[in-house]
Amino acid sequence: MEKTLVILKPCCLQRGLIGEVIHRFERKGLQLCGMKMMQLTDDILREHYAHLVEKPFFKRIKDSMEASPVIVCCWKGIDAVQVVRAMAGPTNGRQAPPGTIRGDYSMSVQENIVHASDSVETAAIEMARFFNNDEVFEFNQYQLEFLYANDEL
Ligand code: IDP
Ligand code: MG
Repeated sequence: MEKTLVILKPCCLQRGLIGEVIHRFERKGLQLCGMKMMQLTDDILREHYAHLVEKPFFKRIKDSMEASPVIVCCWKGIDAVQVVRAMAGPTNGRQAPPGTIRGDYSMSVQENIVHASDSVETAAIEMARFFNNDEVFEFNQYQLEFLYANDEL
């Protein structure tokens, strides 16, 4: 099964949406395998958003992501990376369709509630960036056979 990284951004914490967002992933059937609160720093953000460091708005991204602690979490499931990306919705909250997290809770490109890994390769890199091995847990998910068909597992 895949694991993917989600970051509940400072705007999610400040707006009191932690429970709402976590609830969605839980109800979907994804398994929470790791979770912690942390304060992001200049170094980790330059690495995490390396593809945007040269953009004129990078300082705004950094200020926004450092504005308060974030919650990083790991969700596990079959095709978890693509499932979580679809649940997050497109980057711009004003264009994200209703029913997606960004579509339901965000009016902004920047203040868009969550980060979600965008590929299986990126997810592995991002998991290693934010979690130590002993912070990610392997444990039975007892409703597994009701979440998936035999031939999917
Ligand atoms: P994603 O979060 O949907 O994967 P990316 O293009 O990887 O989108 O951008 C990372 C984050 O950088 C976005 O979630 C958003 O917070 C911010 N960002 C991206 N593009 C812009 C922009 O054009 N203006 C301001 N912030 C942006
Ligand atoms: Mg991205």
